[in-house]
Amino acid sequence: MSDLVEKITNCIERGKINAAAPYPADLRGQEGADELTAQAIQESVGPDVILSACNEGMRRIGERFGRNEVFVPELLMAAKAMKAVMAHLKPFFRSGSVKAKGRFVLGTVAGDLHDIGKNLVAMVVEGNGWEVVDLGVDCKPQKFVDAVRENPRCTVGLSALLTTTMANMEKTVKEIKAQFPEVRVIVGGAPLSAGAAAQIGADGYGADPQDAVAFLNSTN
Ligand code: B1M
Repeated sequence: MSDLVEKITNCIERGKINAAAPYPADLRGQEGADELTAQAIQESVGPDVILSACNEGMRRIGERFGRNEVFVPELLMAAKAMKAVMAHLKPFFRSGSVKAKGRFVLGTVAGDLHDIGKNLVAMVVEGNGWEVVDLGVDCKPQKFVDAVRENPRCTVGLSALLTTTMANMEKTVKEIKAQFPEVRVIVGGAPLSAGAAAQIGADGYGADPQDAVAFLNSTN
């Protein structure tokens, strides 16, 4: 089993989507993230274990990117491989026909195109009985404000992966709070911390999707 999990990590790091994918050339014809995840699920490997394997792959490729050993195209292939895995994991996070507990407006802030973490948060929050209004990536403050207006009594979640877009996150929190002081906002993403979240005026900080669920459950 650990061999299978390591292979999934490797597929994420190398951006190997599936057996049909021609990239990377040295893995041509071999099984990719898609087939290996299907196999792992069949062998009862838990979704959390599979997710951790993916995060490790992302960590490794991110480190190599930081050392200028790989570039944006390689990151993009890693992201595609991870999306192939997430398609398999989605059913595990779905809770079926439970009545929604409330609405969670979620998006990645302006200037930021990273959406894998946000999509994971969406899946887990949805799986815990909340209706998610996903605004996508590169969302300007006004987009959040409009969404709050259209979804009264919602809670808002902001994601950011770049240190440079944390400034936009702060603007977004301030804009939402200026118009809807009662709306609760949680922020998350790699460059954030509980301290940074408090500093930009957010009500909560999520290091992972479970924190977002705990925040939602505690405030409603
Ligand atoms: Co980019 N990128 N990237 N990238 N990328 C990072 C973030 C980076 C750390 C890589 C590095 O240098 N080592 C670096 C940021 C440095 C910094 O700001 N400190 C970086 C950079 C520099 C860039 C570009 C500027 C590169 C360039 O163009 N020269 C560029 C920026 C584009 C833009 O956004 N404007 C860029 C582009 C990209 C791609 C598009 C190629 C691709 C993203 C594809 C996509 O998302 N669809 C990409 C990728 C894949 C990465 C890495 C490798 C992986 C990110 C990821 O998906 N992680 C990343 C390196 C790394 O993280 N190690 C890197 C897995 C994901 C599950 O984790 O998103 O952290 P994460 O989400 C977690 C938690 O943070 C939390 O829960 C999730 C699950 O546990 N969480 C929340 C997230 N949001 C939350 C919200 C919550 C609660 C919890 O409540 C609301």
